[in-house]
Amino acid sequence: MFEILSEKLNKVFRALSGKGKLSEKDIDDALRQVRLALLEADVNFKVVKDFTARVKERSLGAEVLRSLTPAQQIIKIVNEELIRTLGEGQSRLVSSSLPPSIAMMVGLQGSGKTTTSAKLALHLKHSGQRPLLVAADNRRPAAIEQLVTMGGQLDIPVYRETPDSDSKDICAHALIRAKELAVTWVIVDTAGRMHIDEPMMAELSQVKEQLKPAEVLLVVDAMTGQDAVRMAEEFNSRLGLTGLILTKMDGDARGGAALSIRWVSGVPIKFIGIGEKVDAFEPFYPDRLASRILGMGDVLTFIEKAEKTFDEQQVKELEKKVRTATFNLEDFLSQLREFKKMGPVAQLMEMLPGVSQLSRQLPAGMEEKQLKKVEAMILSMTLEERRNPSIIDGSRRRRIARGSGVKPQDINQLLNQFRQMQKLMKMGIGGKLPPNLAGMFR
Ligand SMILES: Nc1nc2c(ncn2[C@@H]2O[C@H](COP(=O)(O)OP(=O)(O)OP(=O)(O)O)[C@@H](O)[C@H]2O)c(=O)[nH]1
Ligand SMILES: [Mg+2]
Repeated sequence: MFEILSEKLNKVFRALSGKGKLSEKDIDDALRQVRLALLEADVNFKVVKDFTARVKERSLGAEVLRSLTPAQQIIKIVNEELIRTLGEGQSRLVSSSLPPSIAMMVGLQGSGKTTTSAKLALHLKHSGQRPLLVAADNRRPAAIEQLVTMGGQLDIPVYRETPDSDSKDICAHALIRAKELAVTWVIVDTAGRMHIDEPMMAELSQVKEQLKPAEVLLVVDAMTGQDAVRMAEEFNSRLGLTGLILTKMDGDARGGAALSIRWVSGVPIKFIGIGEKVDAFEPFYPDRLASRILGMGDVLTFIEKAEKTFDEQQVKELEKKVRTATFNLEDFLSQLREFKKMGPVAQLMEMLPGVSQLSRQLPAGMEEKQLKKVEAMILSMTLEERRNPSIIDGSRRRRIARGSGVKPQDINQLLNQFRQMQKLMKMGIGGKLPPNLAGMFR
């Protein structure tokens, strides 16, 4: 998601940066291209209109035209306005003053409610809460079993009844169970329909009335584009939502839903789902998504993820190396193994500044199966070669290739990829950007 948009915006900014001094016409042209790129990414036209109007007004202001680095100033403005469109800061879950807090999950069929209920429960458990899952989707027996299975795998209690029970009774009994178990959060998975209809809304309103939930969370499939946005408006006006969870953000949708939904519906995005597994779930940070879209990589998410795997000292070193783009092949090798513990490599690459563009240019990329090969190649190098790959000449290359069972061209490719990665990292975080702007992405 966001790749095409990200590429297009980067192209606009590169052209601007090459210009030095900017005229009003340069800014107009650039903003027209930004507008087109957003529309092509399926962003709601009203959001695009508001967004470009705000960027334009600020760009034509004295702060930009008089500055020594007008292009960078515009990128900064675009970044800030993107963040505003996405909802400013992080929107956290709100708990009720008396436990347990209740989160009611609503949404259309197949949007990911059941999966997301389990993901949310796991997230809460990891942050020290005691959750209870409630299978209030009594329309399909399979739905109850799905939740029970997931709860079992995560060691999280699930309250269920027989499929013929009434949702009102299920909720009432679930609250009694919640008290018995002394849980702090109750997550209620409700039934979805193919389309919004009167009986569904009536049932959901009734459940809401009965449970008085602290959170009413709409689960929407980001792959459905502007339909997701309309859905959010409709659910919000009928039910009153406290938050949105966008699922399937790992898909190949153009990103229009994610970029429009907050601005149009006024409801904050609280979490995103980024895969089918239960831990493919993250709090939503507008600033991180914005810098990801602008191709600056998501250093913060990367570092947070790293923190779960590395110890603090290692993290500090990695962070410094990623920031200053000084890590060499030796560091690369030692990170490679740690990388594997952190999750799917492609997903991690996506988060590193510069690397996301690189990995798109190189379809073979640094995917899992290639890692072994890369590891073998680096292992066949001497310490000196790893620290200073520029000394690797023809004869060294042949020796390394023989030692790792690959062709000399493979060594060349690795070295080229690595050089390019370092270059892009420099461009992305330090290098070309003036210090004030570089600081923004730290
Ligand atoms: N790739 C990806 N798949 C997801 C994500 N969230 C959910 N899914 C998948 O979407 C499908 C539907 O998920 P469910 O949780 O069963 O959806 P639901 O809203 O409960 O569906 P109903 O109970 O039929 O209304 C499943 O195959 C999930 O694995 C996500 O973030 N990424
Ligand atoms: Mg379900």
